[in-house]
Amino acid sequence: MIFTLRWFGPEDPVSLPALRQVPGLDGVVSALPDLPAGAVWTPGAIEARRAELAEHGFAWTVAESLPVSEAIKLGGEQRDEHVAAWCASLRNLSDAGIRTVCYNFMPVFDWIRTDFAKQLPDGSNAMAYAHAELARFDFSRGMERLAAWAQGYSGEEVAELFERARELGEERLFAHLIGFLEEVVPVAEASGVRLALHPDDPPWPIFGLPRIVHDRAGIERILEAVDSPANGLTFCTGALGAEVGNDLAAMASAFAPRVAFVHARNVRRTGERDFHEVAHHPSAGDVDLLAVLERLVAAGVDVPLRPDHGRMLWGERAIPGYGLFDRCIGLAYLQGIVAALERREGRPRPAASEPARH
Ligand code: DNO
Repeated sequence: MIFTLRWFGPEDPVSLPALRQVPGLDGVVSALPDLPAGAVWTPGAIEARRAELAEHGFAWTVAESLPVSEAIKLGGEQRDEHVAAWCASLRNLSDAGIRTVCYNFMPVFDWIRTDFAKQLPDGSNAMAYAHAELARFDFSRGMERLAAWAQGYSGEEVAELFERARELGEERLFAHLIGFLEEVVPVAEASGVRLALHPDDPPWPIFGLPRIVHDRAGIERILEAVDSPANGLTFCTGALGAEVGNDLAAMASAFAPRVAFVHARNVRRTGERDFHEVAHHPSAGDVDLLAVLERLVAAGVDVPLRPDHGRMLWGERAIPGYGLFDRCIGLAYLQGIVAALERREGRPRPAASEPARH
């Protein structure tokens, strides 16, 4: 596995010199969040971020996320123009050496939580989701862009998008995704890029909006419809693991050849559609990361992996889910597991003194 951490850019309270002190990092996951969905990631903009990372000794390993516009997801006037821009961005990323591109196909929202700082009994806090609390959301005055979301919307825009998405329904959303993949996958193949579709988070429909990437059957259907290694998956154990019906170990085995990126996260399920995020350590939650990694390593998966959301510890201030401390504790746990598994498979990690794979 290729170990990474996410860095949001200069606005991230966690600095690159701080990341530099983390052992065993092979690269960084980053994006260009100032560019709206539908815009081309130009060679100049990509180079600026690449150079900034390189100055601190980091490779830019994964682009997360290259946002997919609502016009592409829901079907809109600018759809073809936005798909062409997405393809141009893929080519530009590939030219700069970035060969893994994460994206999602959730209409209107990216991930969502109902509490961004739930107090946990140990004194830390973490993000939580309680399905019943969605009823309390009022988007009449719009919704702000959250970290990692492509954009915010005004109240009117939210209302219009909700209407369009609800009317669209799952089957047509699926058709839009497949139509999109049929155009972008050949470009990814030709550019040596692997696309990594992120599952829906939480893994069920919200606000009556269609969602199609959250269980084994749905994901299988997408991978089969465009059957290419470039049409890959982000195996996000936190997103998929919030649904008790998802057998993560079985899904890891089934999807292994198509896993292009791993998000390792643990959640504690507190109800049928309620959960909060916890430490990666198995004592903390319901996701068996060891079982998932065993399956992936046994299947020869060697792709970028990052510890995903952690708790906020020791009074730190950071983007929700992206404090440095808990992600590093998680990273060390994941690195230990993977090192042992890879050695067992006869694929030892480079010795500590060797330079990281840049
Ligand atoms: C949350 C992230 C997601 C992810 C996108 C991928 O912290 O895992 O925002 O980046 O869904 O497009």
